[in-house]
Amino acid sequence: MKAAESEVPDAHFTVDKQNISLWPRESPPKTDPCLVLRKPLMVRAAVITLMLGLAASILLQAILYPWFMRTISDVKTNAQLLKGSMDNISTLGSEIKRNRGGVEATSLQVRMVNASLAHVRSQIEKLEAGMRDAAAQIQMLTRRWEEVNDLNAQIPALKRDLGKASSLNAKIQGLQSHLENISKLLRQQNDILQMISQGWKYFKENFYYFSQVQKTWYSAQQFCMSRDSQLTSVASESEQEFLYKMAGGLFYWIGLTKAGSEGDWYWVDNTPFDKVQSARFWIPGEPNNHGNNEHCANIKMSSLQSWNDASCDNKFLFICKRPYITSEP
Ligand SMILES: [Ca+2]
Repeated sequence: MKAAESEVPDAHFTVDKQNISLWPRESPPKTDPCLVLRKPLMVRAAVITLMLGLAASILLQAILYPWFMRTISDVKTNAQLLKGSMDNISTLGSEIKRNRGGVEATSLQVRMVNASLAHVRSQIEKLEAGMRDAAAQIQMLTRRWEEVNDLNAQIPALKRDLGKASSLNAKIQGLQSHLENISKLLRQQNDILQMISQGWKYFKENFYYFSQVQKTWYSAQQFCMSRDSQLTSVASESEQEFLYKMAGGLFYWIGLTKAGSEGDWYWVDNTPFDKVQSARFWIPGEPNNHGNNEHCANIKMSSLQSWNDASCDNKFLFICKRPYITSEP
């Protein structure tokens, strides 16, 4: 077998640009008929196999080549797309870097705005508190205003009451004055009663003491002075009438005397002596200055014309006079 194979020349073929050449290197050796019959069959089978392989190869090339070419083209396209994406990513990175500063500035501004918002919020809260206070004040003022309105409504009634009160006040003042007068009168009556209990008579704001004993004119004057009084003066007709009626026809010294034997008549209590008005009180024909020794006057008769001049040394009853002075409360 090995000898047979070594005797068979190798078949050579080349594939060059799809041209296939097949040739033997040397002329085939001579063989026996059996071998010669079997060799073409084997060659043919080999050739057919090769042809088949060659055809399959061609067919595969024809099918795969476009597929490879499309795949390569797709890969190139994907590579370009990837590169573009990388470029875009790079651009985005730079933009991100560039924008980072802007973002930080924006963040700072946002913080500032937040701070401003907090300040504004606190201001708003203060304003709200102020508004609440103002509302409370307004409510209070409204209540006060209502109270003022109520008072205004009461003013007419108050004016009427005030008028009544004023009238009452006037009446009260009148009553007070009346009471004061009554009190004064009571005090006067008390004083008068006290003086009357001591033997004095009261007539028109004066007290009069009609003595029970007789004295000379001077002694009588001294007695009166010891009782805070003077021998009486006669300043009016009514007083003259009061005195002579009380005297009842008895002799009473009065306070009329002369300054010396030739002097004018005068009242010892310093009441001004009206010579003309007093002329009607003398007994007709008096004063006659009998014996040139009659320098003192006395009531002698129970009539308007009752005066007589007599000697001051005569002892007569006498009349003291004290003005009434209201005692202080
Ligand atoms: Ca006489």
